Amino acid sequence: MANIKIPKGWEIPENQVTPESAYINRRKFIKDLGIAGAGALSLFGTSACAQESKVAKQLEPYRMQTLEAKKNKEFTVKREQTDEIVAATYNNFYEFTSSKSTVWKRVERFKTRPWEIEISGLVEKPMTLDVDDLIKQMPLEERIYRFRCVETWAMVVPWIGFPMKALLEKVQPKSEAKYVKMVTFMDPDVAPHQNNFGLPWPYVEGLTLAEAMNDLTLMVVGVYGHILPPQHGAPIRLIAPWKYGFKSIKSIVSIELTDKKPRTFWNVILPREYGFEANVNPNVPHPRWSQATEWMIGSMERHPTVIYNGYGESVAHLY
Ligand SMILES: Nc1nc2c(c(=O)[nH]1)N[C@H]1C(S)=C(S)[C@@H](COP(=O)(O)O)O[C@H]1N2
Ligand SMILES: [Mo]
Repeated sequence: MANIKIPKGWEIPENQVTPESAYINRRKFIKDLGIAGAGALSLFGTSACAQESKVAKQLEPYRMQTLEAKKNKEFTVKREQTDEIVAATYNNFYEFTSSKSTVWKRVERFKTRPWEIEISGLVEKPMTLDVDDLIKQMPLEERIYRFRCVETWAMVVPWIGFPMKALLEKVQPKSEAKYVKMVTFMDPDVAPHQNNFGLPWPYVEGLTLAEAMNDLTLMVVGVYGHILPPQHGAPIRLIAPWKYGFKSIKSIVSIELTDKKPRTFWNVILPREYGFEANVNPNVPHPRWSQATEWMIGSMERHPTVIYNGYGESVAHLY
């Protein structure tokens, strides 16, 4: 809480660290260089290209493990889909690093299979499931969702998963259950930031039971047609698209139903900046920056932020 000393790097909203995102759209970057000499152009061009093929290589084993999922046409987005490589090279996964553009490298030793997920607390049928058994049991679907980080970057991604509701129905919440607490793996040997900074690891997030039961709330096991690569939170993560990205916890090992509001990771560190609810809202500025607009990773296009990230029809009644 107040006495935790937060190192400087953590306080910099990544949208102010523009050099990191510069290479993610080579064409735009080169265009922005404008009158720069041919030497500079080829230098930047080449390194971006080399980077792209390295990421493609890193993704290869995951791309080969395709997932069959019905495209759910109810969930499409008018805006252009984000390029897969761009999405896989601009990540927040603070267990590994606070530098978004290097997460894909830092997850090298992160083993995401075999993997168990425990569901416990105020449920009739607590259970522990192997993630691949769970995937076999669940009706997978693909949904294209808008995604909005609190730092103002945004993307459009085809996730594969199943409604969290389907999982909760399996374990049968008791009537006293009010919240769903989710916890990320803890292994400082492979995720070195978990050793550092005196932060409250492991990463914890939570939803009200009503939010968790909402049809939009997805347990995600794949992206772009295949299983999740580690940088996106393999093997299983949450996506709650009407909330800021930090709510969408990665690499979940446990789900606990409780009658108390869980103490969530960012809320413990910076309670005035990262509320429990964290619904996307253009009219409520972050204490350190405006939330009125967002920018798309890849194209860098800026758009006005939309209340509930455009999903008000499904979720506004919850608030
Ligand atoms: N365990 C864990 N989950 C996490 C994070 C994290 O650092 N650790 N970062 C969050 C934040 S701030 C965002 S914006 C999204 C980013 O997801 P992506 O890298 O797949 O785009 O993951 C969220 N889930
Ligand atoms: Mo975020």
